[in-house]
Amino acid sequence: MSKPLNIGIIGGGFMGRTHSNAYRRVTNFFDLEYQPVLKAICALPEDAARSFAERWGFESFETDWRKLIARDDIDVVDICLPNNLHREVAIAAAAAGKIILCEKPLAMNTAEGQEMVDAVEKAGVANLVSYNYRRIPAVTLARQIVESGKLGRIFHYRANFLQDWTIAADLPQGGDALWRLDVAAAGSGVTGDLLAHCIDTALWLNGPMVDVNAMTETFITERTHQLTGKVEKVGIDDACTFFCHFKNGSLGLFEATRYARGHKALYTFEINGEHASIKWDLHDLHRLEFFDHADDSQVRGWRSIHVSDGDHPYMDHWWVPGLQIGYEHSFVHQVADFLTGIAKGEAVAPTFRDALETQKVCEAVLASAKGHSWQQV
Ligand code: SOE
Repeated sequence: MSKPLNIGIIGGGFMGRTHSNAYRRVTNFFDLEYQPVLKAICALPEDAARSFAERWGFESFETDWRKLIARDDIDVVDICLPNNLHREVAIAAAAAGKIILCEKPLAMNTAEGQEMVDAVEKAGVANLVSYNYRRIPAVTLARQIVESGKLGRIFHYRANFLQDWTIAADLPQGGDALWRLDVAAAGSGVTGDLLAHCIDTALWLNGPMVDVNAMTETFITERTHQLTGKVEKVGIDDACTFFCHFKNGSLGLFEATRYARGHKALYTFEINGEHASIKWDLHDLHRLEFFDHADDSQVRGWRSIHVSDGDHPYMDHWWVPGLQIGYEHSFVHQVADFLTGIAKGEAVAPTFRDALETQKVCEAVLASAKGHSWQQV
């Protein structure tokens, strides 16, 4: 018989939905000691909170996140808020002894992130940051292949995250959904929003970075702010490109933009090693491409592995071999792993401390672009 674990989600936007969906589905597919119970959603305005609670099956709703954290019947505080609210909410939740799942990036900057790490570690509460792409089976398989040593010495790590949804100059900034364009809410543009994903995966697959050299650009410099109704300066980076040295001696090349017409969410990475290479593409997320130089030269070539067999990561929990899963399942896996870690009393990566490393890279990237200089991470 599984034990109830009461969930309180703060934030009823896109991420609030992905997390709610994950808690609802996880025990249909994974045997867990804990059964998540959707206790409370916190959102604004009240109508939105009420209808979110009804649609997703929450027992109750709140409009003040402090009230949700103060409730004795909440075990897990799940933060799905704009970046500028992560710090305050996470520190309050840690002080209240709650387990915390926080959306990425961890914080607005490294100093804030460090405070959050200190808070959860002092409180001794389980904590996880939602870098969900790690838990797409093909990406987890990439990690297993790297760990097996099949690639040999690594020479290159290359990643892109390309979108095109902010090209229109009349798109406002700020407020619901568009807070990502408002530097006061987001901290940065594509660096914290998109490159943070690429960096998290890269640190996981290829180890720490030593130094970075970056350039950023803001293509649309003024936008109407949804909350004030005024035309305001845009403070975010619309595009960012950087290169880096990894500690293992390999070279890294990264690009993120919201101005790549035709690309909606093209997250790709490629690793080139001495013996073999791998590459992955979010638009074809169930496939991992693998090239092995040790293959017989007559049949040597890129293999496209359909990561849907029972012995592929996570796949034995889903349908029958050959039938694929998608984006939402990465969040189900995240919750399954987190609840398993909580039951065992073990940390699950990326913890706040792990995610602080990504934050440090983002900060070095932004400093490098600003100062036109190499920056140590
Ligand atoms: C932005 O468009 C966004 O939704 C990011 O905020 C997510 O983290 C990314 O996974 C998809 O793109």
